[in-house]
Amino acid sequence: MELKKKITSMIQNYICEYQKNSGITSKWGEPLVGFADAKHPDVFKLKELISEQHVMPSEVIQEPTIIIAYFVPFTKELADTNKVTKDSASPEWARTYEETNAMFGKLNQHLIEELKKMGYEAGISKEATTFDRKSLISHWSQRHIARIAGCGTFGINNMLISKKGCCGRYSTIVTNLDVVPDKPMEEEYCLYKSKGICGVCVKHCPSGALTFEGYDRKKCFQVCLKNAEIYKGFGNSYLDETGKNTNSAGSEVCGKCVVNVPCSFK
Ligand code: B12
Ligand code: SF4
Ligand code: SF4
Repeated sequence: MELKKKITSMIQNYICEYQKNSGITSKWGEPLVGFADAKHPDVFKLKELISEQHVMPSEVIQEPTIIIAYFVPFTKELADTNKVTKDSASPEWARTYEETNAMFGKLNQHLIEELKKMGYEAGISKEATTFDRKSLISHWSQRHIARIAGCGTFGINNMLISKKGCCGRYSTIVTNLDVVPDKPMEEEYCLYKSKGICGVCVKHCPSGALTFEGYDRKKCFQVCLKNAEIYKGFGNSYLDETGKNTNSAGSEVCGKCVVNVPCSFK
């Protein structure tokens, strides 16, 4: 089997089996997988675009070639739970946020081991699972890498919209695979960006963080912190800089701009 297809199936099968585990309440849709060129010019622009400390793939493994990026879509049923709770996120939404992050850790470890058995090197950036609590920036941007891997384009809701929508989460693995990389998409998936219509995400935002002029991450974070006060029981899957401790007490979620919008699932 062609290597890209084999890796895509490995990710799909893992997620399919994982959701059968007892204790896991979340369900996920079929993941979308892209293969970014680790030497794409846009990768080198990340230091300028995001932060001086943004990690380069060569700091994760030696001689990287391909970064695998994958998007795990949530289900419509889950999105509906978050649509009906007006001010706060739904408990199901908070729980799936934590369960998805926890799954990423295990799935990535599994992939790294399988790729090593096949004679390849693979690793994840430690920065991917943490972020600076003051600047609200991570030094490993999952969605920028996923954009370079051709997974999708940015919407005005500030999410990376894939052909399976934006309601879900991304993860990435740096490798030295010898496959042809995918290219960033040229077509815009956001209806406002492509046709000047829609804007439903802006209307849904409870805090004014999302406007047609831009996104205010500090305002958004206040909403996420309020939800974290409610949802302390589902664990916290984001780590601090040491990689050992979670860096907040509760699930920092909201997601009203990704549910019940035209780009949620397509
Ligand atoms: C810090 C963080 C937050 C902070 C700050 C948010 C922010 N947007 O910066 C807080 C806690 C507020 C937050 C909130 C949320 N988050 Co958050 N968050 C992160 C984290 C850890 C880092 C993001 C980061 O570094 N931002 C800094 C800026 C500079 O970089 P950027 O956001 O990647 O990209 C910016 C620019 O590139 C630019 N841009 C816009 N259009 C275009 C077009 C082009 C062509 C280019 C080049 C750039 C560009 O806009 C972007 C925002 O400023 C990532 C995981 C990760 N490690 O990447 C998740 C992540 C971005 N979050 C995610 C989600 C889902 C959420 C929430 C919905 C919460 C929830 N789960 O309920 C909200 C949504 C807020 C929103 N509308 O953006 C997902 C997004 C999935 C997707 N479909 O895109 C991510 C990728 C986590 C994951 N593993 O999937 N988050
Ligand atoms: S809801 Fe509409 S305007 Fe907002 S990101 Fe999605 S397509 Fe774009
Ligand atoms: S996550 Fe909530 S507060 Fe933040 S931009 Fe989306 S709708 Fe607004």
